[in-house]
Amino acid sequence: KKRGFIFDMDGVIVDTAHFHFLAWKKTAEELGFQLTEARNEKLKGVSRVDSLNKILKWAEASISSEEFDRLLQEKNEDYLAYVNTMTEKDILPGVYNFISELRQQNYPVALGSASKNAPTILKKVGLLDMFDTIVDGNSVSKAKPDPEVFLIAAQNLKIAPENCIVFEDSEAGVEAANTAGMLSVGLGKEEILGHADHVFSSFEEIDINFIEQLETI
Ligand code: B16
Ligand code: MG
Repeated sequence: KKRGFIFDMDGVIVDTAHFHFLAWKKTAEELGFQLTEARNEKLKGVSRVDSLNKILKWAEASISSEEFDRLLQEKNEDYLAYVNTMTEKDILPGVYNFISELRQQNYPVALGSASKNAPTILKKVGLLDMFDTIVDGNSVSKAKPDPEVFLIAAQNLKIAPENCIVFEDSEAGVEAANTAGMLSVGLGKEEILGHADHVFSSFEEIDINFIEQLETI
């Protein structure tokens, strides 16, 4: 069977998850709320607007729509200031080799990210040309855990969803992959990503033969 590979970006390809955390932490402080790393897990993979809505709920704050837009803009500016320091050194360990190997074996490869900043970030780290299709926050209308982003990626790759393998670092993203009927591979902690079909702590741990061995595909 022909398989397709779909990669989440933040927290899978690059460690921008920490930059998102720092920027949201500042937003939360402005709302009188301390954002913890544990709470931040709930923001991973979640769109910018949905993230702010969650923070407002936790902070039990209500603000005008102008203030909402201002906070979103400020968060993104703070975030982009961190992104601006990125180079190819910020690609997470093992990712480059793993994707290169897939490409050498002619597997189709997609990006499936909630981020509107995906093209900027991929360009910064020199990975823009590594994907056959890029589906990101600019091209989807429903945010993870909705499966839309992964279903569009599969469609663009011309691979049936059940033959796609998704790499994700977030609870919401693993849920989206599962709902899409794809095989989910979590990158991170078992406690957080226990609902994924497989969990690894990094790409360095994934042998390319693992892909060959997946009998579900
Ligand atoms: P932006 P992913 C997601 O990217 C992040 O995990 C999430 O924290 C962020 O809020 C979302 O992108 C939107 O990002 O503000 O850059 O549009 O993990 O789906 O690649
Ligand atoms: Mg992610």
